[in-house]
Amino acid sequence: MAVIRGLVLLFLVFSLEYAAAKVMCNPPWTRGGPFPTTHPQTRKITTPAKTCTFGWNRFGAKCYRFFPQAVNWAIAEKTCENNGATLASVRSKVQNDFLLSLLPGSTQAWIGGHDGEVDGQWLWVTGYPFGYTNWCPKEPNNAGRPENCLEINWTQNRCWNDAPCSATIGFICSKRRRS
Ligand SMILES: [Ca+2]
Ligand SMILES: [Ca+2]
Repeated sequence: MAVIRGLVLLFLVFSLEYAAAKVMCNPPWTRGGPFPTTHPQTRKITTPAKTCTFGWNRFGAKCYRFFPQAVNWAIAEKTCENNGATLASVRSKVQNDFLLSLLPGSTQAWIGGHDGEVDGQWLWVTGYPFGYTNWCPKEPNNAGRPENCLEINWTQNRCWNDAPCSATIGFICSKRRRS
């Protein structure tokens, strides 16, 4: 009896495997079904209604937050990373204006620009080179010593300045919106 039960079980397993193999060898579009625009296994699932966590401000696909504690640029970036973020990058005037709106009054803040690798070649922490810029007149100028980090809201013009990375000011982090 046990032998027969074993044989039946074996037959069932083989039948199921054969059926599975048949489906894999003959996807729907080869049997007259619609041809998928993306492979079923790589199709992305879009999740609407992404929001920012409390204390973060939405702009485009990201969330931004001003941290008022005065720290040097490296600690600012590290603090952002500890919050699942990076120092903010800027790609347009609208975005620059948005970042300025997060700052109280004339407070300066670090964002994610630096020319620490090659002087004069400004990069974002994401690795992208600068496109849009809002430098103050005669900046960046390495004034009297290396100035390799980017601060915003400099002077009454609220423009950009290269400052020594060891200076201690607040900073703005950005991170992707969560689902
Ligand atoms: Ca520099
Ligand atoms: Ca400067």
